[in-house]
Amino acid sequence: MANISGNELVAETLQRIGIKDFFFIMGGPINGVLTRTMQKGIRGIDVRHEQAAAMSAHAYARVTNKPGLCMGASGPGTVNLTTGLANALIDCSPIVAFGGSSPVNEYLTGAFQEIDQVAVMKPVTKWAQRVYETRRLPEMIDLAFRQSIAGKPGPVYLDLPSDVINNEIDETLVKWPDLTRTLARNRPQGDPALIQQAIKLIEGARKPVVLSGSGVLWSDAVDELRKWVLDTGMPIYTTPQGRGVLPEDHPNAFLNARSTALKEADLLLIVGTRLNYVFGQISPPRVSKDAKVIRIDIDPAEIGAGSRVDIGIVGDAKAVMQQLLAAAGSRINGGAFADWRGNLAAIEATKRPEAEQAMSTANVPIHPLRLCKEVRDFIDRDAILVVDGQEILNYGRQSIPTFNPRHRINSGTFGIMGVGMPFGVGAKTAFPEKQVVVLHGDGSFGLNAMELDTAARHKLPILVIISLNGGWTADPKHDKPGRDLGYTRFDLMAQALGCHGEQVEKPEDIGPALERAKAALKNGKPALINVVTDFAARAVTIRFTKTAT
Ligand SMILES: Cc1ncc(C[n+]2csc(CCOP(=O)(O)OP(=O)(O)O)c2C)c(N)n1
Ligand SMILES: [Mg+2]
Repeated sequence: MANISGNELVAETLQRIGIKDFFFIMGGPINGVLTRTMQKGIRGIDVRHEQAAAMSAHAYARVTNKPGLCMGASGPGTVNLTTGLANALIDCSPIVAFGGSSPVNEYLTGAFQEIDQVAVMKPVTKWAQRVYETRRLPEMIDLAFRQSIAGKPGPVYLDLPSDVINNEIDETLVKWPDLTRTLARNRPQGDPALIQQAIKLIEGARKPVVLSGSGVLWSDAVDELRKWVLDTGMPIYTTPQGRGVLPEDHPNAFLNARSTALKEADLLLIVGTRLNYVFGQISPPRVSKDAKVIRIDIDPAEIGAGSRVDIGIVGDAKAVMQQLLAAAGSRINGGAFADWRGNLAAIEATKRPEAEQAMSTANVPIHPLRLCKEVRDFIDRDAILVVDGQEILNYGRQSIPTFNPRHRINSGTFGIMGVGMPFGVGAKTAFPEKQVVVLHGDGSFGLNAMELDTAARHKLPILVIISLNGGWTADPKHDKPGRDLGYTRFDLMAQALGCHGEQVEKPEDIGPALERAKAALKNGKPALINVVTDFAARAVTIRFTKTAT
């Protein structure tokens, strides 16, 4: 009878589940797992900080709609994953994280790098467990992946003690689950009676609006939701992470009328999104207190959030949208809300040229909105755009449209800085043939700047554009503590790491610099354009916290 090692069991399990890529930093006791996994043809991207490994796995999940995988060495290596996992928890994104750990048979002896890693991981994941027996590795890995996508997705952690993975056991003792089912989705349907009630309520509305979020992307419900919006003529607004359900240049996308649409709506159909600060908890004055609320969510606990729900449908967004489409038939047609769309179209028609004008200033230092215009006009229609920072994030959100689902990722609900570079690495790993562009604040770039090295070493030609406003956020009054960082020559740093790098100070020079960067990208080199922007330019947004940075 042949023996098999725990390391081999991990690698084989990952291969059978269909994993193609993962993100990691090497170290004991995880090296055996790393070697075996990469020997199976699974691509390992070694990054420069474990935080970035988790963040890259997060982006990988968001663009592929499959769980992302990351791994860390014992002790500090694994603890470094936590910020990325916490972000995925708040962003409800599926990541599976493996941490090598000190041997079970040395627990509490002060073993090398010993710390209770499962306890560290519990509050930053939806599920965290340890494997105690080598023969159960496939079963536990299968469970970890299933947990990450079960219901509302999220990060999970699996602790791999060194003796458990380095042991060799008799092959016949291994418990093998059906790994062809690991990533299968279940689609719970909504209560048919509630579907009928929802249709009736929508029929009676005059100014209905759809609000949607990432749940629509995770449940692969974009086609259904798009059909719904086009068939019924209901305007749609998404969360910043859930963009691209309708291409944002579609005549029914009234982006510039968002606040009016929310304020005047008499009915909200809320699909696959939590009611947190992003939609102001749909409280007045952002949303009328008289608006009817229909919610579709996979999470029963979410349905009554804020106690504002008239009809709460628990179910998978794709399944429930199919039910709604079938039930609506021709009962709700595009003509019913023509006046409502007309109002929003009129606002759009006035505001869009104003927005365009604000983006066209020729000021020096360059206004961040002008930078956004240059980026918008340069990138491919199906580019994956990552934005990280504060001012540049707000300006970018307002001015650069998204045309496809899963093509826009940013700091998200957690408001986390530092995701830009690792998100770019994760997205490019998943889709090497796509243009991947990272629009970065200079402060947030610093947090994971060495991921430029990861991109260079792994020939992941991403385009990084920095809004170099000399520090953290805008500071028109020069009164923010620790705000100034100076005007760092990140372009020279990029060159030192083997990337293409340029600095730009005049608006008319941005376009040509981007074209030169494109040529470098074609040769497999990442490129960085360091654009000096106005430190005083402060984006105007809806106030969502009393303690804005
Ligand atoms: C990890 C983390 N640290 C600190 C903060 C607080 N914070 C919020 S916005 C911001 C400034 C971002 O500045 P920058 O990346 O330069 O973009 P800019 O606003 O200047 O365009 C900071 C420090 C945060 N949100 N996340
Ligand atoms: Mg800045």
